[in-house]
Amino acid sequence: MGNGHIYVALGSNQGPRAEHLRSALHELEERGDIRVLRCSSLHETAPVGGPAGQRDYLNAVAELQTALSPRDLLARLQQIEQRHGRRRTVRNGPRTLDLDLLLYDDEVIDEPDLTVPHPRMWTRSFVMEPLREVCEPGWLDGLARATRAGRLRSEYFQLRQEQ
Ligand code: A4P
Ligand code: MG
Repeated sequence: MGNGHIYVALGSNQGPRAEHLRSALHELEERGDIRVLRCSSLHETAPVGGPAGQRDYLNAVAELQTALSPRDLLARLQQIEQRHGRRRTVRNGPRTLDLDLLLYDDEVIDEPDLTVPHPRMWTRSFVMEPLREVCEPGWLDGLARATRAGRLRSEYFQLRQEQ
């Protein structure tokens, strides 16, 4: 059913957190065009950024298989967030359900409303620890190197253009 090596981060720190994550996994599969191949364990993590006094998060990472394009997959993730009553008020504020597209095989997308690989994933243990449970380490490390090299190259060309 299309591409593998697609990884989505799940996070919740409001309401019944584990229930939000479990039902999101079912909702991903309900139209029959996405398969959840694997899901990490649930990690309880201290909130990073955002207002003080937030509850701890439950975070997980799922590996998906789908023929949906990255953009269509993002739209589906956002529909599911909305069903869980997600409200966007404060940046990094508490949320019932956050679904981020981390990786779509080795595709690099740099558009205003979609950046893949997710730009903040590499330094966040609440993403990397569950991701390492479901992802082949060699593949992930190769991608990390390529992403860093790609970023350095584009920064270099940008600098040259500005000179
Ligand atoms: N967007 C661009 N690229 C992507 C992508 N790859 N996946 C755009 C998902 N969305 C992407 O997202 C804001 C916009 O990002 C969207 O309109 C989409 O087009 P959002 O879900 O509305 O807002 P957000 O999640 O609050 O913003 P953001 O920037 O994704 O936040 P982060 O950086 O993901 O941080 N601490 C712990 N312990 N655990 C957490 O899960 N999460 C956050 C959110 C902060 N602290 C946390 C956790
Ligand atoms: Mg998000």
